[in-house]
Amino acid sequence: MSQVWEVNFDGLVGPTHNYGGLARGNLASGANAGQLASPRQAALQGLAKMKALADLGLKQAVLPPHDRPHLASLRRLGFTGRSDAELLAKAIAQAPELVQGVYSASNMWVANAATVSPFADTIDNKTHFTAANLSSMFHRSIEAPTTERILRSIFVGDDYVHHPALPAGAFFADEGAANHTRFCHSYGQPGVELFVYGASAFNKLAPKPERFPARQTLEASQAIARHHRLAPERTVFAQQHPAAIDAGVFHNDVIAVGDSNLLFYHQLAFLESESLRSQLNDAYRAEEIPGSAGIEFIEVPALEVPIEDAVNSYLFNSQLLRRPGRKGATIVVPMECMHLRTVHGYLEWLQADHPAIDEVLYFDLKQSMRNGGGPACLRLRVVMSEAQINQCPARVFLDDALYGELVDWVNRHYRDELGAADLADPALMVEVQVALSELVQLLQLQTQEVGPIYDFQR
Ligand code: SUG
Repeated sequence: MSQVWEVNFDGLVGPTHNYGGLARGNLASGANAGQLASPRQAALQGLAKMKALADLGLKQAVLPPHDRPHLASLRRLGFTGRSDAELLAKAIAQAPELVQGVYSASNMWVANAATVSPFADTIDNKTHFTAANLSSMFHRSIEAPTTERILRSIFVGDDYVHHPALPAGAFFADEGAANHTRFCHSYGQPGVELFVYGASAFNKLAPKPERFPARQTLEASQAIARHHRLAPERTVFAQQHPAAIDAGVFHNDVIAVGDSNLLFYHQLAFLESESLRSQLNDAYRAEEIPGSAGIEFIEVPALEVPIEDAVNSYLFNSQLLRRPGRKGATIVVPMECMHLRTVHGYLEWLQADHPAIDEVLYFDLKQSMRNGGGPACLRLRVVMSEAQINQCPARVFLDDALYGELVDWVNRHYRDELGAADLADPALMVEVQVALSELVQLLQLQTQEVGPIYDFQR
C-alpha cells in the first residue's frame, strides 16, 4: 500500500457570502446579522489558509461552492416566472426570508457536508461518504443533493461508496463530520470512530438542551455507522453536554477536536467525559496496534478557559495537523484566539510546555468567523492513499498553479461588498452563474456519471 494521507478538503467560499443571521444557536451568526460582508475577502482568506497548509507539506484540496441563489429550491416551493429574474423578484416580494436562505453561502463549511469513514475502518475496505441532510435549518437543508454530486465527481471508482443523505426531518438530523472524529495510530491503519450527538430523537427522557436546538441526533449517527459498515467494537457514541449547546456550541467541533491519537476538548464538551475516555480507550486498545500508547486526552478546565471564551474565540474549532518530520501536533486556530487573555495564555502554555501540541498557527478567517465558521468548519478530512490521490480525475489538489488560478478567478468574479439589499439585484445571480461555469472547467470536475454539478446547468 502506498503512503496514506489525511487530506484536508476546504470549502471555497462562494460569491454570495453574506450575513443573514440565519443560524439559531450560532451566536456569531445572530450577532452579525445584517452587516456588510466581503465575499472576495472571505474567499481569499480561505485560500490563504489552504496555501499555507499546502506549503507546510500537507495534502490540501478544495471543494467548489454551491450555486446560489438556489432557484431550484424556490421552484420547489412553488415560485414561478417567465425568466429567472422574474421568479426571483416574485420571491423577494412574497417571501424575502426564503430568498435570504437560498442565497446563503453556508455550503463553504464543508465540515458539515458529509461524514467520511476511511477505508481502513470499514468492513468492505472502501471509503464511505454520507452527505449530511442538514435538516435543522432551511438554508442548509438545500445543500445535500449538490454536495453528493460534488463528492461523486471527485471520489470516483470502486474505492468509494456514496450514501444519500438520511431521511429529512428532526428524527435523523445530521450535520456531518463536525460531529465525528476518528482516532488512529497512523492514517492507513484501522481507527476508532467517535460520533457525538446533541440529543436522542426517540428517547424523550434523555437530557437535551433547552435554549437552542440539538442539530445532530443519536439515531442519525447510528444510521451512518451502519451504512459505513463500521466495526461496532471500534465505534463510540457520546452525547454533547446540553449546557454547551445552550452556551452556543451548535456542533461538537466548536468545543472539541481530535486527530491521530489526540483529543483536545473543553471540560463541558461531553455529558459524561470520564465514561467517554474509558470507552474510547477500550475501543482503541481493541485494535491491538503494536506500539500504540492509547489515546491522549487534553481536557481544558472551565476555570482556565470559561466556555464563553471558548465559544467567542473558537479555540476548539481548530485543526490538529501532523507536519511531516515534526513530533508534536500543530494546531491551527483563528486569529480571534489572540484577543482573549485566557485563550491566548492557554495556547502559549500548550506551545511551550505540552509535548503533544508544540506549534500554534493563527489565521485571519474573520469573514467566515463572523458567521460562526472557523478553521475546522471550513475543512472536510478524507484519508487517501497516494495512489488514490494520483487517480483522482478532478483538479482539486492545491499546488502553486491552482492556487494562483483560483485567486485570479476570485478577483475577477467576486464582489468586494455584499449586503442584504444586493440580493435583490438580478445581475448578481448572472455573475455567480458565469463564475461557477468557469470554475467547473478549472477544477475539471468529473460529471460523466453524475451530470452537471449545478442545478442551473441541469
Ligand atoms: O451552520 N453558519 C453555519 C456555520 C457552520 C459552522 N460549521 C461547523 N461548526 N462545523 C451554521 O450555523 C450562518 C449563515 C448566515 O447566518 O448567513 C450559518 O449558516
